[in-house]
Amino acid sequence: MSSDTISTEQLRTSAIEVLRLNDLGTMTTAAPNLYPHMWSWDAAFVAIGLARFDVPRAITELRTLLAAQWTTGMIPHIVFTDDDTGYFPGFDRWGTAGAAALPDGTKSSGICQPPVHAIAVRHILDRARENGGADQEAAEAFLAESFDGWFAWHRWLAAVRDPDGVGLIEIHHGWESGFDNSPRWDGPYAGIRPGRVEPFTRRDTLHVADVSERPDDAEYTKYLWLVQQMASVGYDDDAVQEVVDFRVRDVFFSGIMSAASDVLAGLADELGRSGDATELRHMSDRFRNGVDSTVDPVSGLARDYDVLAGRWIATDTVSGFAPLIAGGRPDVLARQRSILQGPEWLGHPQLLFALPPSTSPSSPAFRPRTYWRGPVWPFLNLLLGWACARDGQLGLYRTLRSESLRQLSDLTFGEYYEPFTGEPLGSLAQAWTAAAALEWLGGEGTPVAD
Ligand code: 9WN
Repeated sequence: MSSDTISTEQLRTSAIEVLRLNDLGTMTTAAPNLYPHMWSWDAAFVAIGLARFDVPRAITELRTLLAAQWTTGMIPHIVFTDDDTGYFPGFDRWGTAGAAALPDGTKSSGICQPPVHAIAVRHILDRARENGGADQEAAEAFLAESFDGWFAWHRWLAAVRDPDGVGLIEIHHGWESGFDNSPRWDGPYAGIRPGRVEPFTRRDTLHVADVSERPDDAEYTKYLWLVQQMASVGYDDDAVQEVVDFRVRDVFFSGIMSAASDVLAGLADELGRSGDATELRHMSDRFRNGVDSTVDPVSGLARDYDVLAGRWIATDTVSGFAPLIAGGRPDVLARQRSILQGPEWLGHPQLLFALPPSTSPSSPAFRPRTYWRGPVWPFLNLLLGWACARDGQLGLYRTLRSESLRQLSDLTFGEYYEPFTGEPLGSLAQAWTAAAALEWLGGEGTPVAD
């Protein structure tokens, strides 16, 4: 059947099936084989999708994630199931068992991912209120029960990952960005000379049709070297910063921090916690200004900053649109929207769908089939669409929505897609891709100001 003839109902049913397929009861695996555990930012998007048909299950997803929160406030990037065989590096290789901040009885990695969670809580609350009754009661109770956890998470990020208050979050591994092998990190990784890395056998390459869709072994050696460095100091926040060979201010992470802090401030208001709301609004402003300060006056795109090398990282990657996520100065945003809709991005003549590739097809770094070096990532389009709706950008929101629904109507729910052919790559039945489809479908009636 051609994807043009797929009905809304078929897409919805198939997306729900994918979330059910990945459902382990209290957590959703990011994908059936490639990623058989829970990932932090995937879980937030999964919760957004779940809230479209099962509010209690969406709450459970975030509750499970929060139960793994470290005593410092950090929410770890992977929460492991008991089966440590399917994914590498697994819990043992992370060496987090000895970390002082790991809560008893939990198994997780020792790094984090972007804080989209407050945005997911907001979605759950909104859906629950539309449904009313028990859903509303459960979601409101969940907000009251979980607020301190989300607040501690944001405070940890602000204090530990931006100690100088520049308004940009420092990351210590490409995995923390969620954009693992993006050209953004080529410079910082090029400067790393790994010491002795314990021998390893990868499992990710067993689950893709073509190994070139994944990072290569040399990249993995560096990924594991950084893990070893952090494990060597027990993942102590201060010590990690001293020993780790990757220290980068991540502009996209910071854009999410700004947007999510603002959403969390609104949730604080609902609980009558006006002091916390004020603190969160300051946090949101601080990171919005930080993101704004990175914009390259020539290209109009936001940049990362390599702390160890002391230089800006300018790339033609989708992270350059971090100001659109953070919100901010109208002139900067207007210019960004025009670049996004121009020939280097959505208007590129070879694109099958008008959706942003992870790297611009006009960039020399563009690789259409390789992971974060070119393919289109559906969950990111949802995030971008959410920010457009927030800012009243109805035209762009509609484009992203209709193009995403066309893309996702192939019913494969690929992890990422080849931008010119639309071929799904990486894993199929990827949970957050299915969640994005459900949210886009539900967004039909989303009130969006012009
Ligand atoms: C490492 C789960 C995760 C996503 C990341 C994506 C990929 C992991 C990997 O999969 O990263 O964290 O093993 O490649 O890059 O954004 O959260 O879907």
